Amino acid sequence: MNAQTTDNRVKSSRLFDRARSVLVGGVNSPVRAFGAVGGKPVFVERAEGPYIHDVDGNRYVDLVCSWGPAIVGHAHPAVVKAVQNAAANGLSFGACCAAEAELAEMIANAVQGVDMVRFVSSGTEATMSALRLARAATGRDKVLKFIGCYHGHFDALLVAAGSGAATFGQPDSAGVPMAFAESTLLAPYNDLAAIEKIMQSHGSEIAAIIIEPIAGNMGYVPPVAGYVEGVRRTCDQHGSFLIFDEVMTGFRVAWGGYRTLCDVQPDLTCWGKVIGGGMPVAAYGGSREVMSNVSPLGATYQAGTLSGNPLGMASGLATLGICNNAGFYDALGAKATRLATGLQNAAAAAGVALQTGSTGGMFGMSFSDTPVQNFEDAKRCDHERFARFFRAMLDRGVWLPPSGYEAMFISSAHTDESIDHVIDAAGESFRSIA
Ligand code: KE4
Repeated sequence: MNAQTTDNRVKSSRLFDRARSVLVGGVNSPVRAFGAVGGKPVFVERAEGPYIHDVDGNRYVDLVCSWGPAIVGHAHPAVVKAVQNAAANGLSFGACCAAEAELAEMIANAVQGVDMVRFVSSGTEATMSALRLARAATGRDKVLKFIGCYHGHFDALLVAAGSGAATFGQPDSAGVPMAFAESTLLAPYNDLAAIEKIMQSHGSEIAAIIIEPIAGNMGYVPPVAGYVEGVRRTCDQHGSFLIFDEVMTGFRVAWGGYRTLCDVQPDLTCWGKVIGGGMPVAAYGGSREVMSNVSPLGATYQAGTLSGNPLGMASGLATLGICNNAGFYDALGAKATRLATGLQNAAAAAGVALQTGSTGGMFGMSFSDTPVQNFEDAKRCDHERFARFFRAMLDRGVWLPPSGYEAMFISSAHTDESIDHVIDAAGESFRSIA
């Protein structure tokens, strides 16, 4: 294999030039613009199994999986068939359909401590609604998030760390009122002393702490031993809700998500991505008591035209139906481990310092000679080298997330051959950027 395997991207370039004239930045989500890695984004024609095919006829092994949803591979026949069958009956009714309860039961039965869920159409909606519910249930206004964790693009959580040791946030986007930022406290991830200190001062005002139990928006950053348990303890000490944002980890790292891998019971959980299998489906859920605060049972309003959409329900049911089989996650985890180990060995052979790790079908790599445990560590990684690695891998037929601050994903459709292709391409790419 050599570089320039897929250097022909003329059609992509033309499509991007057209898109830029009518779509902001030519994209519908900023990370897709390749701003962090340079070059023009590649336009996808189709995808199947572990592969993405671009409009210029190039094929790539996909390690983004649509940012998680494609856990059984792209265009899985059973998933496509389920969506086609649902579509033949109508795309959306704005009324109840049986599949909503079927998928809700599947999630509630899989996740310990969850009696009821509410479907929404994006992870942002799920986390936004969960925070509103926590505020309603506790009667408190403030929330706490971790620096480097991302929970969607709504005002309350588009908040960056303040200057210095300030624990109150500052808007992380234009248009976020200071008032919102002032209701959001921030703490470094994986630092129990820091959060206990903040909670000692503000715990009685905090409605909820929201956490990615394995962080996937500052690279792949797992919690250090005892950390999530410690966050639960401090929530209990101060009467705050603990919200697991499992939009990324839910049914990705295990059947049922991170909750299955730990003994920590959150008060609310948010899901997205995998539970829709690629269709716009997300949800939040918890105990019957807590969820009964949501309209129409309770006073916490939340609604959505396409919530519980029949095509999304069909896609989610078909996808989770494939995941809910003995050995599925063991096999998926083995693929991710083999890939992460292969990347680690290829980097070592090229004399490149790399951190890698995986949990279930989620994994990551960071150009750093020390472990990445929080956002400060993530910022210290060599992101310029990641950009060069990204382009070298793209030219060798491997589709990585176009940012060093993202996690990576594998599917049950990734074969040994496709994994070997990635490892071989990585060996050449590491040598080309060493
Ligand atoms: P959406 O609103 O994009 O469906 O979900 C927001 C969200 C919430 N929570 C977590 C832990 C998430 O990772 C996300 C979204 N993830 C990003 C990728 N890191 C989606 C990709 C994008 O923004 O284009």
